[in-house]
Amino acid sequence: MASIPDDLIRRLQGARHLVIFTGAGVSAESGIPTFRDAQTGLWAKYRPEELASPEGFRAAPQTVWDWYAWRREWCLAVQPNPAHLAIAELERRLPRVTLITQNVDGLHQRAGSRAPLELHGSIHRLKCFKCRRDVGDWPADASDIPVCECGGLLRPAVVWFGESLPEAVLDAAAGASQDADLFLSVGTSSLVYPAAELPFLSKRCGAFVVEINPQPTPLSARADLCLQGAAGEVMGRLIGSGWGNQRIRQ
Ligand code: BV8
Ligand code: ZN
Repeated sequence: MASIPDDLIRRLQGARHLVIFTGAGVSAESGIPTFRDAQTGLWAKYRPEELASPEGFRAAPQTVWDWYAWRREWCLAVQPNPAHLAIAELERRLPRVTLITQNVDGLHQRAGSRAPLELHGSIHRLKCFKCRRDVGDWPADASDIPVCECGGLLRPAVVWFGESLPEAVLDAAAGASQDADLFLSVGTSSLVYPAAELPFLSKRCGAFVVEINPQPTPLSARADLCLQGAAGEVMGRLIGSGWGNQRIRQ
């Protein structure tokens, strides 16, 4: 089990602007499989990159719709885990924390994080495939694909491979990464761009970059500190050790 260096606790307690950047690994301990994990059961024969793309939706809209409906039910059926809860606790304790997530599952919000920057959108909202209008939350009983007023098919309001990230969200994430003095990258394979660029950008702008992941990633060699372990276990110890649970932020 990775030990938490005192230096990191000191940096955390004194952080002027902490950025926490999360990927699918932060939801793994809630029971949601990451993209890297083999697809389970019915979906084993599909590659996520095929389903999570406009081409995939054009070719087989009902299949893609069903895959997201299944994943969304899974997200609703699980609970936030200690990693999500520790991140929300850090937001309460420190003067300035920006949470940037690649996840679409909504678990950070359910754990109490106020305003995560959702780089890849949300599985809980829909938008029109044709006119791109955001049409709000996923309706409870939509087994068939709903149709927009413009006649276009609705689709999950997530960012698919080959699609641009929401500009304002990416700009805010880049701005926070450039301003951060401490950057935690938690549970991401650092493979998907442009999101994966953020820790490198933050490092170039002077932040101390920490990676929390059981496995090495392309970020590991550039990070100032790598804590090899599960997010729930490591983040839980980060907020426990040496803080005495006093609230830093009055
Ligand atoms: C863009 C939402 C361009 C959907 C996601 C060829 C063609 C087209 C594009 C490209 C191409 N080559 C490269 C690209 C760019 C492409 C890309 O980066 N591809 C990769 C695969 C090489 N990027 C894009 O397409 C992006 N858009 O580039 O647009 C453009 C430009 C201008 C104009 C028009 C277009 C859009 C990318 C967004 C895709 N959408 N999600 C959905 O969820 O269905 S990405 C999706 O996969 C997730 O959001 C996640 O971020 C990502 C990776 O999935 P995972 O690996 O599961 O998750 P993660 O990476 O977070 O890794 C899991 C990690 O957790 C592992 O490291 C594991 O060790 C760790 N872990 C496991 N257990 C634990 C743990 N860690 C801690 N604790 C644990 N317990
Ligand atoms: Zn429309």
